[in-house]
Amino acid sequence: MTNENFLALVEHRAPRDPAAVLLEQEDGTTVSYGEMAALSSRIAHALARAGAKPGDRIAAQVEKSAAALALYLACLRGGFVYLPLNTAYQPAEVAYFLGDAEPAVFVCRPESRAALDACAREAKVGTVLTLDAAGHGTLADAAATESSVHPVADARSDDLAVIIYTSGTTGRSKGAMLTHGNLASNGLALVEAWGFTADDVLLHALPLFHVHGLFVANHCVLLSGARMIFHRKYDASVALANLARATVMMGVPTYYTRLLAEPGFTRESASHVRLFISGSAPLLIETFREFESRIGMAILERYGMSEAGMITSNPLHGERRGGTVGAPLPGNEVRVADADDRALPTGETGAIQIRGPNVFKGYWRMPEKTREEFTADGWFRTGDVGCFDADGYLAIVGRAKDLIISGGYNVYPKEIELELDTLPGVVESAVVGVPHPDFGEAVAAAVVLSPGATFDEAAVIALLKTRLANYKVPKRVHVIDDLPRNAMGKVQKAVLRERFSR
Ligand code: MLC
Ligand code: AMP
Repeated sequence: MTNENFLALVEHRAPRDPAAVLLEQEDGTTVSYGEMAALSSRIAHALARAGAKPGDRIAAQVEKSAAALALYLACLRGGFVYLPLNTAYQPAEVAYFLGDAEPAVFVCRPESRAALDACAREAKVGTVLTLDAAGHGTLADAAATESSVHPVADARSDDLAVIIYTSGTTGRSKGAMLTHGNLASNGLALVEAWGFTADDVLLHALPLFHVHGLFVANHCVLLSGARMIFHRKYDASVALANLARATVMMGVPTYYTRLLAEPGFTRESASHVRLFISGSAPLLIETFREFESRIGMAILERYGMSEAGMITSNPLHGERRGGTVGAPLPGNEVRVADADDRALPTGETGAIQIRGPNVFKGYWRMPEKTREEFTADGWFRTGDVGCFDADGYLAIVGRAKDLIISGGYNVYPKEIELELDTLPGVVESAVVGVPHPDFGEAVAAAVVLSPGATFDEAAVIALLKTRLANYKVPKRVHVIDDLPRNAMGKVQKAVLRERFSR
C-alpha cells in the first residue's frame, strides 16, 4: 500500500535536483529542497529522542523561520501531530491549548520559556525545547547531532496530521483535526486551480501558524517544486521591493490596502507578478476596484477556514468577480441551505454548508460539538451566510456565528466578554466589530459598571494585553449605562456596532 502521509506526496513531487531552492530568507541566504529535507529529518529524530511517539502532539509557539517550517515538516515526517500556536497568545491562552492537547513536546521561543515552563509542567508536557527566529535554541542543538536521513512515517489518509485551534462562540477554543488526506486533496486542488509550476516564486509574508500561511502558501510551493521569498512579518514596503522577483503574492486584505498605500506600488512594480490572491477576511469591493485600476489586474479572492482549508476560489482564467469568493474548488461541494438544511435555489441567501475531501475529521476530544456542526446528511456547517449567483459565484453576505475578523485574525466576542466581566466594577459587557481602515474590522467593547465604580480605559486595555493575544484586545472600551436589548433580552449588537462606528 502506498504511503498516504502528506509528506510522501510532497517528496514525490519535489524537484529532482536537491539543490533547487525552496526558500529565500530576508538576509539573502537560501534553503534548498535537499537542505529542508535534511533539517526536517534531524528535527524528527530529535523529537523522537525527546520522547515523542507517532500520533503524539507537538505544540509550537515559534517565530517564522526556515527552521519553523522544518519543524512542521519534521512532525509530518515522524508521524507526529503538529499543533501551531499564534505567537501573540499570552501564557494563559497557551496554558489552555497545552492542557487540552497534551503534547509530548512543546517548542517555544527562548525568551518566553521562563513564563511558559510552569504551564507546560501543569499540562504534563514531556519536554520543552526552544527555537528562535534565527533557527537557534535547544531544539536546534538537539537536532544538530542527529542523522540527516529519516524515512517518512507510514500514514493513512485518514490519520491526523495537524490540529489547528479555532475559537468558538462559547469562548472555548476547539482543535480542528486535519488529516493527511485533507492536506493532500486541498494542496493539489490549489496547485491546479491557481496554475502553480516550478517556475513560480511566491512572496510569503504570512504567519506560519494558521492555515493561510502554513498550508495554502507552503503547500502550493512544495507540491509544485516552486520557490518562495520568506518574510518574517508583513511590511508593505519590503513586499513592494520584492515584487520584482515574485510571480505570486498571497495575503489577507490588510496586506493589499497597505500595498495600495505605497505610492511606489504601480503597474510597473507589479508587472512580474502573475497572480495576487486574497483571503481569510472579506476583501472590500473598493479595495478590489482600486487595485484593478492601479495595476490593471484583478485580485483573486478565495474563501477558506481552519476546518476545511480552501473551499472556493475565483478563477485563474476568466472573470474574477469582486465581492464574491468564486466557485467550489475541484472536488469540493458547497451548498446554501435553509434552516432545515435543505439546499436553496440559486440567488437565495442561506447557511453555507460544505462537503468533500478537504473537510476536517472533527474537533479534538469534542465529539458532541463535532456532531452539532455536521448536518444529518454529512455537510459541515461553516457558520457563514451566503448566496450563489446565476454564474456559480458565491458571495459571503454575513456570518451566523458571532465572529469578528480583524486583519485576518478571528476574534470571538464571547472570549473577550468573559475576560471583561472578571474586572472589578464591571457588571456586564458586550464586544462588537467596528469598521477599521487598516484591519477591516477592529474589536470594540462596551461595559456597564456597578454604581459608583470607576473605570480607567487605558489601564484596562493594558491589563487585557497581558491576558489576551494583542489582536483580540479591544481598541476602545466604552462605558455605557445599559446594554441595548431586544424584547427577548438578547443584546442588540447591531445597535452597539452602529453607535461605536460613528
Ligand atoms: C496586529 N495588531 C492588530 C492585528 N495585528 N490589531 C488588530 N488586528 C490585527 N490583525 C495590533 C497589535 O496588537 C499592535 O497593537 C499593533 O497592531 C501593531 O502590531 P504589529 O504586530 O506590529 O502589527 P503588524 O505586524 O502590522 O500586523 C498586522 C498584520 C497581521 C495585518 C500584518 O495581523 C497579520 O499578518 N495578519 C494575517 C493574519 C492571518 O494570517 N490570517 C490567516 C488566518 S487563516 P498595539 O496596541 O500593541 O500597538 C484563515 C482561513 C483562511 O482565516 O481562509 O485563510
Ligand atoms: P478561521 O477560523 O481562522 O479559519 O477563519 C475562517 C473564517 O474566515 C470563515 O469561516 C469566514 O468567515 C472567513 N473568511 C475566510 N475567507 C474569507 C473571504 N474571502 N471572505 C469573507 N470571509 C472569509
